[in-house]
Amino acid sequence: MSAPTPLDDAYDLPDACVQEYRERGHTLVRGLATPDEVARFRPGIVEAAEAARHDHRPLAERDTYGRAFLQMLNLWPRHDVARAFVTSRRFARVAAGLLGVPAVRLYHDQALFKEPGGGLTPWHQDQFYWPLETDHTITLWMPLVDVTPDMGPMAFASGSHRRGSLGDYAIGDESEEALQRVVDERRWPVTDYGALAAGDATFHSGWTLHRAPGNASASMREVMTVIYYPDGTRVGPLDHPNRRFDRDAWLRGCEPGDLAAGRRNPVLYDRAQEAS
Ligand SMILES: O=C(O)CCC(=O)C(=O)O
Repeated sequence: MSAPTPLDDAYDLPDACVQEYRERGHTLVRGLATPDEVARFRPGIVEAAEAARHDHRPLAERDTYGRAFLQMLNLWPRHDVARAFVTSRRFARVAAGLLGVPAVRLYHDQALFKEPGGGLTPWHQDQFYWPLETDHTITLWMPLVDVTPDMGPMAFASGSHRRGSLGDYAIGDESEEALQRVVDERRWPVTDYGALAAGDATFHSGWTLHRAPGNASASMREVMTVIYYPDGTRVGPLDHPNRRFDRDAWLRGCEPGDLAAGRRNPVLYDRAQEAS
């Protein structure tokens, strides 16, 4: 399938989104892709996600993490349509604007499809997994279908991004229990954005605690995510197996202390190039 027109033009990012992102560690950007654009990209992305699916077990045979969603990693190097979506300059420019940096690189993408009857996504912090020497990582989370509140939209512990690591919790039953206790103790407000339209996007910071309820609807919650970090970021310590896995998968050839600028980490937006 050939790639639809690139999503490279500018989006007028409201100041309120920038302010919310910085204060609360998450925001919602409405209509980052139009319904028409989503309609053009969705078939190719769904096809790529289905081809990359490796877990075909019934829900009942999976653990909590496995029930949360079908997770298809890094579609962009293998599929033209996914590449055009993931490398969108429009999306990357918004990520850079929220972070307040001139240029961002790609870490990786993921399709996260929460099946009908799929379980909750336990509380977790993404940056637990990432060997990146910065607190300024950011994830775009964009549904390819309209998401009703019963389909498992994301919920965020507002303000939690300021606290850095809250413990070495991989996503699972333990993270759900322990981090719920932290949310209760610290009295962080838990925010979700209710119903979302296909093409709306939430953005959250790498240390922002987040979770999602199960999908109680009869429809698949089809979501694409893209993770960015500021250009110039260095590789951090490989201090546990998850970070070694991530380095090998997304930063191959890069050692701790090196610039995180591997073959699979293109600069997706650079203000300097745009100006020239
Ligand atoms: O889609 C979900 O349920 C969870 C997504 C998530 O954890 C993330 O994008 O960081």
